[in-house]
Amino acid sequence: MRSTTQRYRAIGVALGALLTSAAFAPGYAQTAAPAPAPAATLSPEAMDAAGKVYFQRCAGCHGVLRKGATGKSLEPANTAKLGQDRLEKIIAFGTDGGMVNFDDILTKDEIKQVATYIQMPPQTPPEWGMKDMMASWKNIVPVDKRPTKQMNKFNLKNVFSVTLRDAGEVALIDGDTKEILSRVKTGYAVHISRLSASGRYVYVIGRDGLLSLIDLWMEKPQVVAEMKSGLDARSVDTSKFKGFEDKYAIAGSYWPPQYVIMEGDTLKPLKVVSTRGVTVDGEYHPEPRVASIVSSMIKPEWVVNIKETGQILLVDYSDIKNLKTTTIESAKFLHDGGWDASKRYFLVAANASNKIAVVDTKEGKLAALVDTKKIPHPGRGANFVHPKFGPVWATGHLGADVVTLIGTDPAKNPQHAWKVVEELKTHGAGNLFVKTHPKSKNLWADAPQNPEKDIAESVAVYDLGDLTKKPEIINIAKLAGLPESKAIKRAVHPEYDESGTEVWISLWAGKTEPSAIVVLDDKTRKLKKVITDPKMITPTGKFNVHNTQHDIY
Ligand code: DHE
Repeated sequence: MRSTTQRYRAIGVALGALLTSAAFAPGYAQTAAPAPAPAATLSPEAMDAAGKVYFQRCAGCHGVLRKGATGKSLEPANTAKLGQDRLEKIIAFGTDGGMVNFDDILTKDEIKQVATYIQMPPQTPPEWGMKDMMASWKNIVPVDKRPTKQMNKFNLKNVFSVTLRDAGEVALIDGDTKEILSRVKTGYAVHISRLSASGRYVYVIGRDGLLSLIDLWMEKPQVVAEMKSGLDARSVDTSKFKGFEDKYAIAGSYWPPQYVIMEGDTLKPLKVVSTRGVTVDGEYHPEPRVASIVSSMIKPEWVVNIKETGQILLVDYSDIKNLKTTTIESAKFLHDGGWDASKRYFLVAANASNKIAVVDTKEGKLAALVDTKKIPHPGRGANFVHPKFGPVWATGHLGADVVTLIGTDPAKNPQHAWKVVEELKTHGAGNLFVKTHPKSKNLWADAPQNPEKDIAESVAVYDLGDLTKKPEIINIAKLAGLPESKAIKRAVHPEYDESGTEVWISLWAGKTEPSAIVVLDDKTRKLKKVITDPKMITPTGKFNVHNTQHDIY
């Protein structure tokens, strides 16, 4: 059998392109040339282009091997039945089942090519193992050359690491002055930022798997280490348990389906673990992708959620040479989630099953599977004390116009624990993120995936003291006063400042249009500041250092 390395050599130039390319996608088309189905063919150039679009826009929901996850299976047996015309219409206009429209993002030619591409046999991209990771690893500023104390005067706790999605950068913004402190080059279509236990290091993962480590103690915070942890990735976290602060980092990949454990302060890869295996239905799956990862503070453990298998892994990092993992059966297809207020229970969306899985990390067991409305999408969710039901955790939904509240206190409110206690009507489906703060009396919910411009540009704000009141709907785009345009400026990802008195919301416009971050006073819900900059390209996620470090939501 050929080794992975031999296989790389065989694909020669293609892999070279893959390794150096800002976007991984072109590598797909070049890595194999399967015999196309007679009805669907593309020239090598069109195949390359379609493969790139598929990777960038479709693989997240449908999978690299097109077996389906949040989105349907796009294997030829299914797509060929629909045919070219129908597929083009679905891609252009979306479906009632929750698929969004792409006619405002892709050209007609791109839509045509992708419709053909998905009728052809899927291609298997190469593996990415320890040797590749080591070769990609750059210890740019070694630990002994780094400062031993904070060298700048920034109030680091209130710095925000902001994803500039289409620029492949994060902007570090001073939460006090609202000034952009620096913009840092990171991976392609950068996804999330997470903080080390100490709050000193920011870990930023790009969709291309490039992991960047930013040292906030430098006079001008900069990337001090980099490592390509996979070819397609979404998640990263660090070791936060006492005695392990800043010691390890973990990054999860969509492709290859695996996670890697690294040194926390250098990103040197230490151990790669495959997540290929058997689903909760007992079937083998070749592409079980790593979705959310969260770090426990009560044990030396990460909660690693495997999308396609529906298995939740509790990975004990106290002895990584003899790695112990507890595998908890839940439901497919796991996506994002967050802690309850006590940080004992982790609640994660099994989004295509319309369920929230609750893991008791103290006992290492599934506490419950809670049925919800269609496609729960919590982000990290939101915790607050409900006047009637006690402590609850909230999630929004992509496929329903409600925010679901789930009771989270089995000790003092057992009758409500792990039950849907209330559903709050929102301004529309297409919600991605909800947020509150222990010091706030408000709950904020966005709806950026709603096809209606007015809804996607607005957020709903609930008064936690009186949830019988209708939410206030605030059109963030109008409030910001950016130039009018036909394109939607999606209001996305509410995030609090350190003190819990301000809410920051991104206005995510097209790559060539002005975007902004809109800061509101949480108490009065009035505009405080619109942060704009020509380089503020497609801001989406915002990660306040203090809140992210301590999982405050
Ligand atoms: Fe995300 C979190 C996957 C599209 C913004 N996103 C996550 C997590 C996963 C994930 C698995 C949890 C990480 C963790 O906690 O460890 N996201 C995916 C996808 O597969 C999907 C649907 C399609 C894709 O191809 O990537 C997708 N995500 C998006 C976007 O289009 C968003 C809105 C804009 C963007 O920047 O790309 C987006 N995702 C976010 C944000 C978080 C996130 C802001 C972190 C939320 C938080 O508060 O912690």
